[in-house]
Amino acid sequence: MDMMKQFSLEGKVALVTGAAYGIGFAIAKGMASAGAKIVFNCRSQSNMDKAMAAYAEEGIDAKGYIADVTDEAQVADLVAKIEADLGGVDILVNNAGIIKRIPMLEMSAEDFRQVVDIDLTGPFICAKAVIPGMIKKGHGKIINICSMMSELGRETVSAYAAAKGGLKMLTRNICSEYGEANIQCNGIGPGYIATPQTAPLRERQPDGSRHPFDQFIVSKTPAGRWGEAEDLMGPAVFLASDASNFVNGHILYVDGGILAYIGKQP
Ligand code: NAP
Ligand code: GCO
Repeated sequence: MDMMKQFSLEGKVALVTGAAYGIGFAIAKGMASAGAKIVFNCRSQSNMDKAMAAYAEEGIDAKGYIADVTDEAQVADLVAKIEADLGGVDILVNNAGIIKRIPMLEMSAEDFRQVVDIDLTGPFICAKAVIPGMIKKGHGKIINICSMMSELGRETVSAYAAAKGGLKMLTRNICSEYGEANIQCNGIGPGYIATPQTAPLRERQPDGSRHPFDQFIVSKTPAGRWGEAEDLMGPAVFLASDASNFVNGHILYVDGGILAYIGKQP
């Protein structure tokens, strides 16, 4: 048996949401190098132009569409176009997401709803749109990008933690409901990854020193560093490939060991 063949994504179409940059872009790069055809969406033409240039620079022939993951009609249209252009989606990565760091008592219900809408309802809408095509094909892989906040809380991220905790359970429910149709739905829980989303937590202080949160994360991480978006490529390829065909409803934490660690001794 050629073991490496099990990890190949040759002939597969992978839709990675919000993959103009950041974690989604890195996952798309990993899947492309494993042989998948990459399709992504983003919300604005200016991001699309920059993303297409970035994919071209990597030598990846990606197909980009403008669509907001919270808009059911736009997502249905996106999936119909992928079916017409490329024969449907084999792999969905629910990556698009936002965070709002606001103490709970200062957070409006509207802000809370917006985070839940993008980070939880968006993955529901996208999964719902691709599952019928996956059932017809007889296989499918759905990877939901969860978080440390699927397990842990912290000050200022109530909406994000509620959404990412919910996304963990949506993952298990999709597995429960569609496992029989040979659909595997798993999550990746990235640790603290250096992307635009976490840039405010890594900003240099006026005196040139590192942000206290940056130092806090490095001390909380047995690996002793922030993750890079590229750290997620291998885990994502594994969960998208035949190598994980009996892995279902699992959240794979890719966190440099944060969840295993009680923290530095005083
Ligand atoms: P990022 O750099 O902020 O990128 C997020 C992407 O999602 C952007 O391309 C953004 O596009 C897109 N997006 C947001 N709302 C969207 C919508 N309604 N429809 C379509 N696209 C939308 O974030 P990231 O750090 O790469 O994070 C990617 C995912 O990983 C998120 O779900 C995040 O919560 C999760 N995550 C991140 C970390 C981390 O430490 N960075 C850790 C754990 C989990 P726009 O430019 O249009 O906003
Ligand atoms: C925060 C961070 C986190 C990370 C990530 C951790 O403010 O605590 O943004 O939530 O982005 O999701 O896994």
